[in-house]
Amino acid sequence: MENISDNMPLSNIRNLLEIIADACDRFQMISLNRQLEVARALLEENPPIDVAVMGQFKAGKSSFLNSLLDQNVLPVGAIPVTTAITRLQYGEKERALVRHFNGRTTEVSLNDIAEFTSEAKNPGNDKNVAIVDIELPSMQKYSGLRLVDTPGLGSVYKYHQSTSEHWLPAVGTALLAVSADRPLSEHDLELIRELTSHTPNIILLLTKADILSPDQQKEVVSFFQDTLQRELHRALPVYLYSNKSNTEEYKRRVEEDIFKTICANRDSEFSRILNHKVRSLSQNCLSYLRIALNASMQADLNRDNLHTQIINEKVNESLMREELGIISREHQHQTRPLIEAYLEQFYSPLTKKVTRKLQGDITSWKGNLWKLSRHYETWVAEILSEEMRLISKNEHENFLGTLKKAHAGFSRSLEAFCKFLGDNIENVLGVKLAEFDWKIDVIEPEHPDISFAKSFDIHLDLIWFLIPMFIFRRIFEWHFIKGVPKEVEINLSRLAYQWEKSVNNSIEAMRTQAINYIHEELSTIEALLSRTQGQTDDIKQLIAQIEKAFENL
Ligand SMILES: Nc1nc2c(ncn2[C@@H]2O[C@H](COP(=O)(O)OP(=O)(O)OP(=O)(O)O)[C@@H](O)[C@H]2O)c(=O)[nH]1
Ligand SMILES: [Mg+2]
Repeated sequence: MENISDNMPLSNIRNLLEIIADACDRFQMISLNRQLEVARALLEENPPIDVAVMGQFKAGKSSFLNSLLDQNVLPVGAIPVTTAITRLQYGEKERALVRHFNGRTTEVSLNDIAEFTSEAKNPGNDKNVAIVDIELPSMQKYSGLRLVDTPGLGSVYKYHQSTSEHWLPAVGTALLAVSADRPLSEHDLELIRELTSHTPNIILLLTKADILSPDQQKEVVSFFQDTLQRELHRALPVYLYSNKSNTEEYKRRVEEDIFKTICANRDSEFSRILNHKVRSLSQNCLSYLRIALNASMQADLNRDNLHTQIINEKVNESLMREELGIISREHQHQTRPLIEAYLEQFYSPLTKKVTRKLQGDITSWKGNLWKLSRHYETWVAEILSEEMRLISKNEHENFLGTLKKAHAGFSRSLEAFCKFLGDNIENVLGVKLAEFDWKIDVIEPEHPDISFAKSFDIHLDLIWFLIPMFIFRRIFEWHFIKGVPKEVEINLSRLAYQWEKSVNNSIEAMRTQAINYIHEELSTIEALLSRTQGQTDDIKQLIAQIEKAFENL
C-alpha cells in the first residue's frame, strides 16, 4: 500500500494535530475532541476507508447494503431496526466481532448479529455495543473499504440518532440514503451540512426507486438538484437504487461509479479525506480561538480600564510621597522655634538660681586663677547639665507639639488615600475592601544626651602666674558670676537643638512608615489586577501556529 505521506507530508499533519490538541486542552474546547480523536486515529492507523450509509430511519440503508452484497447480513424491518454502528469489511472467513464500550470484544456467529444490532433484540443498546465488525470473504472486491451501516435519524429512538451523530466525524465517504417516498427533508439537508465538515465525498442515494415511475424518478432527481442548489449552493451526485426492480442495473452503476472508483484510488482518496478532516478541524479550532481572542482582548481592555479607574490620580503614589514630604517639612521647620519659645520661661529663674548658688559656692574655692577657672568650668557643666536634665525630664511632653501635629497630618492624608482607594475598588469591582490597617505609630523621640561639652571664654588664666590673687580675686569672682546668664542661654539653646533633632527624626520615621504603607498597599492591588493577566498573546501565538501549519498542508 502506498504510504499516505506520498500525497501530503505526514509530519505536517501530525504537527498541526499536536498544536490543535494543545489548544483544545488549554481552552477546554471539548467539542473538538471527537474530531481530533478521529483524525489522529486515521493518521496513525491508516484503516480502510469507511463508506457509510446514513440517513433517516427506514430509508432502506440496511436493505441497500444487503442487496449490494447479495447477502442478508444486516437486520431490516418495517419499524426502526439498526441500533449499532455496523462495519462490513473483507475477511477470509465470515465472522462478526462485537466491540463493547468497556473494551471487551466477543466473536459471534453472523446469524446472531441481530442480537446486538437490532432494536428488537438489543433494546436501547442494553448490551453496550460500541461497534459490530463483520468480516466477509465477499468483501474482497472492496478490500480497501469498510461499508458502514448506521442507525437511522429522526425516529422515536433518540439513541439511534445520537449514536450516528457521535460516529459522524469518522465518516470517509457518505452515502446519504433518501427514500423515494420522503424525498429530501430538512433533516437530510441538515445532515448534509454536518457531513460537509467531515468528508469531501457526499453522494445521494435515492432508495426504493421502484415505487416511482421513470418520469417521477426524473422529477425527484431534479427536485434534489434544485433543492441542493438553492439551499446549500452545491451539486451532489445522485444514484437510484431498488432491491425490488431493476436492481442489477442500479447495483452495477453504484459499484462502478462509487465503490470501484474509491477502491482503485484508495490511498489518494484516503489522503483527500484525512486532509479534508484536518482542514475542517483546523477551521473549527481557529474559529473557537478567535472567539477566545476577542473575549481575552475585551478582558484586557476591561482590566486596563479597571487599572486606570482604581489607581487613578487620587491614589497616585508619587503624589502621595510629595504630600507626605510637605507635611513632614512644614512641621519639622516649626519644631525648633516652638521648643525655644517654650524654654524661654526657664531662662530668668534658672539664671537667678544658678547665680545665687555660684555666689554661695565660689567663696569656698581655693587656688590661683588657673585653678579657679577649672573649678568654675566643672561647676557650671555639672550644675547646668543637671538642670537641663531636669527640664528635659519634666517638660519634654511640651516639646512634642510638632510631632503630634505631623502625626495628625500624616494620618489625615493616609486616611484620605485609603478612602479613595477603597471607594475606587468598591465602585469598579463591587468589592468592599477589609478595614484598612493603616495606623501610623507615634514614635516617641529618644531623650537626647544633654551632658554638654564645655567651652569657656576665659583667656586670663593662661597668665595666672602674673596675677596676684589677693588683689584680683573679687574681680574674678564677679567676672564668673556675670558669665552665668550667657551659660544658661547657651545650654537652653543646646537643649532645644537636641530635642529638635530627636523630634524631627521621629517625624521622618513616621513619614517613612506612611510611604511604605502606601507603597505596599498599591503594589498589592497592582499585583492583583495583573495576576489575572489575559491570554491574548498565548491565543494569538496559537492562531499563528495553526495558520502556518495549515498553509503547509
Ligand atoms: N419498496 C421498497 N422497499 C424497500 C426497499 N428497500 C427497503 N425497503 C423497505 O424499507 C423498510 C426499511 O428497510 P431497512 O433496510 O430496515 O431501513 P433502514 O434505513 O436500515 O432502517 P433503520 O435501520 O431503522 O434506520 C423495510 O420494510 C424494507 O422492506 C426498496 O428498494 N424498495
Ligand atoms: Mg437499518
